Amino acid sequence: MTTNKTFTMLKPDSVEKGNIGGILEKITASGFRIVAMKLTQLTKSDAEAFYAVHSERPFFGELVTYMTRGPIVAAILEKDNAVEDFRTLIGATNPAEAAEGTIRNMFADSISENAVHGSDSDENAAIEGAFHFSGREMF
Ligand code: IDP
Ligand code: MG
Repeated sequence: MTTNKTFTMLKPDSVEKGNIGGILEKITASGFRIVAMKLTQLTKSDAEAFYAVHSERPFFGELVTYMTRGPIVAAILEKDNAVEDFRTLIGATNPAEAAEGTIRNMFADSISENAVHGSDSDENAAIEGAFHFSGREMF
């Protein structure tokens, strides 16, 4: 089943560097509607659960430390073909390989501190959105 929603986080480096406004401008100018949004902080167990698929990877500890070190902006976004189009908008995981004009090309420093998260499937978009938001926080 294809849905029209995806889930994003503006990661701690984006908040620290004052890039919330710049990134949200790119997102809304690209045709995404904000369905839900909040400033929040992941606990260690939140981050371990969110990134459980990467638990055996060598960078897992570094990833959990990074993602929990400060607040993030969590949001649900709506657009036709949201998951795929948002992955295109954010660019490759490694900003050095991210296409010109993508969010990671413009705002990310490294493969570990790469500015934004974007869901990789409709199924994960639904799971990740529900992890952060109740029904009454979605508009
Ligand atoms: P994605 O965010 O583009 O979907 P994933 O492979 O799912 O990339 O990795 C999740 C996150 O883990 C990345 O966004 C990045 O923060 C971190 N990460 C991925 N690969 C590496 C790596 O090789 N070294 C350090 N951190 C990494
Ligand atoms: Mg991923």
